[in-house]
Amino acid sequence: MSTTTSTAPGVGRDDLARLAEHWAEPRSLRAWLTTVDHKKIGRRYLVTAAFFFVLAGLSALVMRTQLARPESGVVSPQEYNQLFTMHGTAMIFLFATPMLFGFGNFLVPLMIGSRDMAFPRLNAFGYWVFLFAGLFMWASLPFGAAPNNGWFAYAPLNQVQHNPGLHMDVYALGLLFLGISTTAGAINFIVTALKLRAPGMSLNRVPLFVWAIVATAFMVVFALPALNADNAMLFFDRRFGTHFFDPSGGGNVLLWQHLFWIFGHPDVYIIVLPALGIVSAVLPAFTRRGVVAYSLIVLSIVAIAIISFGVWVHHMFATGLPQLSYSFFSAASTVITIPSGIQIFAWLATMLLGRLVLRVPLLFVIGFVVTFVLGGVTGAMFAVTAFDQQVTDSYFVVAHFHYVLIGGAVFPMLAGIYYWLPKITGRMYHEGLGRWAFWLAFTGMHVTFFPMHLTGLFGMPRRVYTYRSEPGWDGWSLVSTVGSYLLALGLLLVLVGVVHAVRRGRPAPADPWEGDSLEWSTASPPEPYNFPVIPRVHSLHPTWDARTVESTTTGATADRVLSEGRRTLFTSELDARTERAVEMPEPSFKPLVLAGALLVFFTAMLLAAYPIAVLAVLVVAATIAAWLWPSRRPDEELGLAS
Ligand code: HEM
Ligand SMILES: [Cu+2]
Repeated sequence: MSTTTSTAPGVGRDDLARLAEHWAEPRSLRAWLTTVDHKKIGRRYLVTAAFFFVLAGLSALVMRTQLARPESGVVSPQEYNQLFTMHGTAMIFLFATPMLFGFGNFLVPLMIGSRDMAFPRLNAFGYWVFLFAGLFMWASLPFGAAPNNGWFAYAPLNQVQHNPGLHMDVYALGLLFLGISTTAGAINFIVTALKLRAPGMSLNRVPLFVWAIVATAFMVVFALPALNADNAMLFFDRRFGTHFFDPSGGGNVLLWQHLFWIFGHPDVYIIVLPALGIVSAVLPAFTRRGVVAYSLIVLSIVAIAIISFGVWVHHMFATGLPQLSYSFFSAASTVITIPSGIQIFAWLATMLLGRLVLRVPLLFVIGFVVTFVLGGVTGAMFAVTAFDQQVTDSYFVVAHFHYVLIGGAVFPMLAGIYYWLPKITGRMYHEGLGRWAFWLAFTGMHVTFFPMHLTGLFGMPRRVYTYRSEPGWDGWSLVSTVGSYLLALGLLLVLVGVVHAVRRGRPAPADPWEGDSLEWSTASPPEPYNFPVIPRVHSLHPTWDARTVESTTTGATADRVLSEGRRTLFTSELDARTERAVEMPEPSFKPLVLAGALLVFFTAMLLAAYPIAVLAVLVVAATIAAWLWPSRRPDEELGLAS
């Protein structure tokens, strides 16, 4: 510990060399297939989710082209059904949620001062499952066998006697397969955020983004089983003659809807909460102050996570349930706007009190606030059941949820992409390109979706592949279509901007924005071990806090350098006191093999090749056994090195 280097003044050269050696990831195919590095896995989630976004976006463009004029024949009704179902299903399950998992994977360990996620191999496994499940679902489209019953796949239309072919089997099996990934990811986030925080990062110093991810992860753990149960029963109904949802056999159609929305409503917040977390993370750098009312925001995040489980029936106001239940769910739906409102007001106050730096990420945050608030207003209108009954299943609904999802998830994600691009790629983006992307996407969004409120009020139903010429429909439909091309152009420019940055961007410094959280104290892009010294945190804004910065540069003791192996620190859940050092796993093929065996299993189930499915189960079991076999030395949980 005598010599110092420019990157980490407190650490000796031989410490750095040892860290680099223990965490090394050579550039080889093998390393590529076996990596467990959360940064690489996070990047893969982002790229793969963006790819599925492009596919879902292209489906939307085809739909909008078909709907530009009345009675056009770009696609057949059967194709249209598959297009809107794959569009919605992919946007929700294969883009929005995994994209946020990508941000979470890349950022959570960096923000809390850890060297990886708690279960790096489970993390790699989760990514491979996501990739395979996504390909599994999209691969059905060229065969004309894609899901075709809307993203919420209502019974009884999802039953085999009404919907023969593989369509809904792809839906049920694809979502069950994907659910494995989402559940594994959620558990990993919870344990990581509870056990791997840097010493001193007590619960009241946890970044808001990490709070949002953890709240989301808890919601996933509680909400997803309802969807899984729904899909398992659906598959049994279709293949093995049960009658869970088939009234002619004593089943119940509404059971599908209840279970779907017990998952589905929280899912809206599963998408929006982490996106709101991105907003809270981006704002400090561009307002030059911490976000106002930290504790209130944390409380509102937790409140949203809990209340969102109590409002699912507002998706079922047209089903003829007892009136009294409508009143209850209508009230609960109004109440949930309060915590969302608290966050909006906190951000507005932050912007008013801070010094605004109008760069691209802040533009997208402002675009988010405007759009999301409008979506919130129409949402509050639905809580009035009489109004809901009038506009349900019309384009008014399509307008509303795109305001919420594009405003509340896509714009924050774009803010996050521009904000963290320097950290992720080590390159700065082009500001002018970014501004063009923002203005095109923002204008395009409103030109596309604002008119849908009108066509909806004029009675145009959703999910129709074409319509008769009707006053108020033709003109506004055409406007929507023009808008969707503007929006697509804006999103294309985002892609161009990212490629441009990676190819030509100027090298990014460690902290180009003077951000306040720990990721900005690492190199851009970060070394495989993230932190040469595990930082000691003294405030909510560690990178602005001289004492935290000092703790990573001077007096770096062996128990925080941990250079004797692939190690990181475990701390206590509430106040983050140092507990022990733990050895992290090496790269491994097992995650890929396990995910591959599951892909074989689900494909065999889909094609009714049951003997192959049984074989795949055996491979899955063998891989899990090999995975869990105690192979490492029992000193994995080390005392602190002295
Ligand atoms: C990128 C621009 C987008 C365009 C132009 C677009 C367009 C459309 C259109 C025209 C429909 C209605 C289809 C119909 O009812 O006939 C639709 C449905 C839908 N969209 Fe989008 N959309 C876009 C982005 C998104 C995003 C980002 C999300 C979610 C994160 C999303 C989620 C959905 C869902 C869930 C449906 C309902 C599908 C169903 O009825 O089952 N969309 N979209
Ligand atoms: Cu809802």
